[in-house]
Amino acid sequence: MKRLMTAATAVVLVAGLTACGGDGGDAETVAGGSGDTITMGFAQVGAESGWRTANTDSIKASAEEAGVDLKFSDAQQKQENQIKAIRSYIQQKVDVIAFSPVVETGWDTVLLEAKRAKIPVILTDRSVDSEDDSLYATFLGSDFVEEGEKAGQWLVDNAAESDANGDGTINVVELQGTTGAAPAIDRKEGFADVISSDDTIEVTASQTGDFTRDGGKKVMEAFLAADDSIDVVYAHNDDMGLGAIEAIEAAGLTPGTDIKIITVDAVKDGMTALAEGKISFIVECNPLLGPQLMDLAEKVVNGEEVPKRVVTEETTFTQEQAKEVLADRQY
Ligand code: GYE
Repeated sequence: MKRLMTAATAVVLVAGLTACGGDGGDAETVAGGSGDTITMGFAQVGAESGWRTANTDSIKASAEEAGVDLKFSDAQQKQENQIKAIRSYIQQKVDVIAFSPVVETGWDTVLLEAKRAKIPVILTDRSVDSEDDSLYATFLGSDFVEEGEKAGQWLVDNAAESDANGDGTINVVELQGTTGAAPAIDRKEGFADVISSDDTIEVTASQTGDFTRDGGKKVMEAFLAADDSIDVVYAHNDDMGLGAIEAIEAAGLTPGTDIKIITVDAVKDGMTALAEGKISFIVECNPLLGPQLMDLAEKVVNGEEVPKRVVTEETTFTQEQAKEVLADRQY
């Protein structure tokens, strides 16, 4: 359902977003700033991964560059903290609210409060699952289903080489992202769709590692204790894949040889493990959303039209490609 809506809205450019609270008259401005300073309240997910750190750095640096007065909060992966932060931004009458929803559902009430206060909302990185897309101005972020499909396609293309124990079946364990989060739901779905074309590939266990290194390590330890025929790990992000590497090595196995690992993100630590042969394939997810976010915020506050959906461009990396680009990787 959500996917259909996203696909449909992706091609439609929204007509006339209303400018709100940005007329300078009632907008809060920094001391000594001009009346045009945009105040943005940003409710971040947390600091769960290398991706998130790069995303936060990008948003803070771009706000400074664009002269946006940024109020930033970290929800520590809890929806109730994000809702509180959004309510406080509404009270402070910021010009625009941006946030990356921890989970997909349960946002309508607070988004309606923002709408009634005439404060536009920009979704970044993750989207919400809501029937009412008038509750936000635009959604800037990746296509997570496509990311899962790319991960699945690599495995289908490399199935024979991934059957470490040569029994004709490729047993995959999946480390899911945060339960209920858009990237966890969509990356699972895209991957499952593509591997269903190959009968030899089977997901034998799938659990959340909460997008953290520690979570990935703990879940992988349990998977290894329960099953000695694991061929492949599909981790929804690099950090959980890096945690899985620790668990695999502690069990006396060699990641990349005994068990192949596929991840999503392509942050520097992930790319290093890829270049070293411990990870076999990474699907890129771009965290550097700051510049596009500031650009969209300025347009939305000024009442200019913006597309309802802005998809970030991404690639994939093999071990050879990681060796080539690692030195220049920014994050
Ligand atoms: O892949 C993961 C992070 O929402 C795209 O969240 C983001 C994901 C990212 O914790 O590392």
